[in-house]
Amino acid sequence: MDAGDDPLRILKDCREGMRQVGLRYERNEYFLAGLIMAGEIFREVMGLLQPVVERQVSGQSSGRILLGTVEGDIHDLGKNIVNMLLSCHRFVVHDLGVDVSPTTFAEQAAQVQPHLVGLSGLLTNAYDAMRETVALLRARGYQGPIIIGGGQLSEKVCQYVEADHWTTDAVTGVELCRRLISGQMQAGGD
Ligand code: B12
Repeated sequence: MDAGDDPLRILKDCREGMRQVGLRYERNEYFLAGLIMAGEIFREVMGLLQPVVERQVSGQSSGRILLGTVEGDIHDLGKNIVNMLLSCHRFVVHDLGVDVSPTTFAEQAAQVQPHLVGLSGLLTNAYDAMRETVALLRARGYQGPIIIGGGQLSEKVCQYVEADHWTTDAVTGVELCRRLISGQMQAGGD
């Protein structure tokens, strides 16, 4: 950071580090403690980068976004990055935290009336929770876009979950949110 590196590039490098830790855990070269340690380091890095990113990024677009990690999943580092970047772009983010049930998402959507809902999830097991959350949101009348995000996602998962969009990257995700919400606002939403 002192050398003036782009904070988003630093985040990208750290994410690659996390990917490597995950692979080593998968190969039984690291224990769970390694995952936890990597998570803690990442959190510290984010704490340092956040003020710098907040100073650098700005934007005109705004809107309400409901965000959370789906039921059964407690991974939140990626979600927190998305939250940070969205806030920098002047979105009002209602972050419901981790392990959020479909019912809580649906209740909060009714209350907050978001322009967009973002679901985060990294576990394969989370895909069913995502699917249930999307189904309940739709059943309770939420008609806006639903984006799912997480490192292991794919088009196939998106189709299974019946979400509108998917991403494995926060910067792309935030661009997508900007586009989708400004479209809604131009169409006359509040
Ligand atoms: C750190 C970590 C942990 C930490 C989490 C700390 C925390 N507070 O989040 C701890 C140690 C707690 C943990 C626990 C577990 N973990 Co873990 N973990 C990881 C690891 C190494 C990194 C994840 C991470 O934070 N990546 C960095 C972030 C920045 O990337 P990201 O989450 O993908 O987010 C980016 C994008 O996806 C996107 N994004 C994310 N969400 C959203 C949402 C929206 C709306 C948008 C637009 C974008 C977006 O933006 C982010 C920035 O670009 C991964 C390996 C990996 N390579 O992913 C395993 C991994 C996800 N974990 C795994 C497992 C198995 C577990 C445990 C079940 C282990 C256990 N036996 O207990 C538990 C799960 C407990 C639970 N119920 O959730 C597996 C999952 C396998 C699977 N297919 O299901 C992985 C893949 C490791 C592996 N290779 O086996 N884990």
